[in-house]
Amino acid sequence: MRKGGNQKCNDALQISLKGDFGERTTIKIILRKIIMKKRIYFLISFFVACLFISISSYTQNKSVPHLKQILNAHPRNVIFILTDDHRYDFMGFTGKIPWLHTPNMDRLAKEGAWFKNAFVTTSLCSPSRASILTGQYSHVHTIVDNSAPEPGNLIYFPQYLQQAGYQTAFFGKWHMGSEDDSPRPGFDHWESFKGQGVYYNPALNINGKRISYNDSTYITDLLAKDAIQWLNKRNKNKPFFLFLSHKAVHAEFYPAQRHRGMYAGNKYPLPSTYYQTLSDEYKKLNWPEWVKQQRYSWHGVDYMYHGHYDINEMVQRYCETLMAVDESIGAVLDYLKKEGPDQSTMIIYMGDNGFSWGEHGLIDKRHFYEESVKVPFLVYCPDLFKGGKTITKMVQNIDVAPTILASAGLQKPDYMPGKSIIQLLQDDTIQWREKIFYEYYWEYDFPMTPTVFGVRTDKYKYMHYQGIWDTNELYDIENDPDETTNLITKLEYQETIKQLAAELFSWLQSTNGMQIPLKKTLRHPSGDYRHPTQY
Ligand SMILES: [Ca+2]
Repeated sequence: MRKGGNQKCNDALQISLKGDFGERTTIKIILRKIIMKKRIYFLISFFVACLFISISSYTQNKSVPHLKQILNAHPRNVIFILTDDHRYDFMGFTGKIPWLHTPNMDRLAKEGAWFKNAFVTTSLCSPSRASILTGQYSHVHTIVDNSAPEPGNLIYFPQYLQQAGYQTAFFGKWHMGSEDDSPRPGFDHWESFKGQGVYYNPALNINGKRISYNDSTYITDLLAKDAIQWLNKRNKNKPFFLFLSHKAVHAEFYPAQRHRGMYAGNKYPLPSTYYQTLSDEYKKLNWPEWVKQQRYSWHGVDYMYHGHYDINEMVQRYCETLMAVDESIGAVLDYLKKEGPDQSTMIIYMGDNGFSWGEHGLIDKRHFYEESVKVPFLVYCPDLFKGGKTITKMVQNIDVAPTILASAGLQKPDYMPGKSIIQLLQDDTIQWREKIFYEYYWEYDFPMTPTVFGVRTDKYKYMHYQGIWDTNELYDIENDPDETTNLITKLEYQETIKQLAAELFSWLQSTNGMQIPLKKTLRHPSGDYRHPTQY
């Protein structure tokens, strides 16, 4: 009969009390028995653990359905480079910031395609990343904000790639399930960190083992170096998918030492909507009151990050932090040209959300104004299309998964609402979507931005707020691209507004999006100086 823990301790105690020679033989026999028992227990535990792991991995693989193959498709390698909070127009070739130089982004645009109208469906780190990885809207994958946990039933598209024989790797910021950096399904190789991570001397979880770096190791450089090392060591007989997910250029902005101060003294050309909430002019333009209120807050120009910072210096540092990201693109391109399959590999460069630098007196993202929701989106694949293209059709983060699956010769699963952009790269006159939808859910820590739902066409943008006594917004973005005059009360637009609102709610209804997620928040809000100790 198996002895309990206390009985085993008593055995050991009796052994230690016995002293003469004759009893030593007995002691040896008892010790052997105990050791044998321990070995048996160890072996049993080991086999149980192995069985459990096999069953889990069987269940996990089994839960990923097989995707249909695209006829005559040639599976190609894909490198997806994601940055954090990099807005769509802060790239050298756009000319937006005259003193900003991004030679490698420029190279991608010149040899590839620039999607001028690329959007996220929710302008926030975790929800957007989840939409990229699952191909689903935020209210469907349920990671609606930065503190929502991974529900455990999501399929990340690299799981389909693995099933199709790809080798896959993830490097960098994951940011879903904030304090968990352990390897996630879908990746043969994993290097990540908890939450937002840090710029200098990070600790990485590399395939389950935590490694700390020092000597001013810079995160962007480290991730790029490790990604290229993985490319070098990969099995060259199998196709690959590499996800390089930068921490940069998220606040607080810490550039690499070699880039510190390189843009010092440069002036940021302030946007045309910078000043209106300093006076009552915003009322004449019919802007919402929350926009005025946010001006002096964590996410407003007059009290950004609860300090009184010079916007010129902040933008300089943001741009300096972007330089190492640009160099990482250059390193990947150089590697492919020198060592790898260059012409057939697809590279996608994208931001997880946009960023306001003073438009409407705001900083940060979350809201549905253009600079918050538009992201940089560059695609390179010489085999597939001739470079130097600018594509104006609207693409979204939910198109990434279908595109990369199609690049692997796989048809997207039916539950993904996005579309592969491959055809668009070859012919940008094809029929394409005519509107995009948007959702953002109010956050306890940053209560200045309300819940917003919206719809955008090439002509109009409609923003519908929820849970706040304030005005909705309509802009004629074709004629008023800076979103200066809110047309929501103009009589001549009422039919258009009603139609856009109907389309918005049809989308929410048809995608099970009519529930607003509520969170248990028993703590003080971190970004609300007005109510810092309030529950
Ligand atoms: Ca972000």
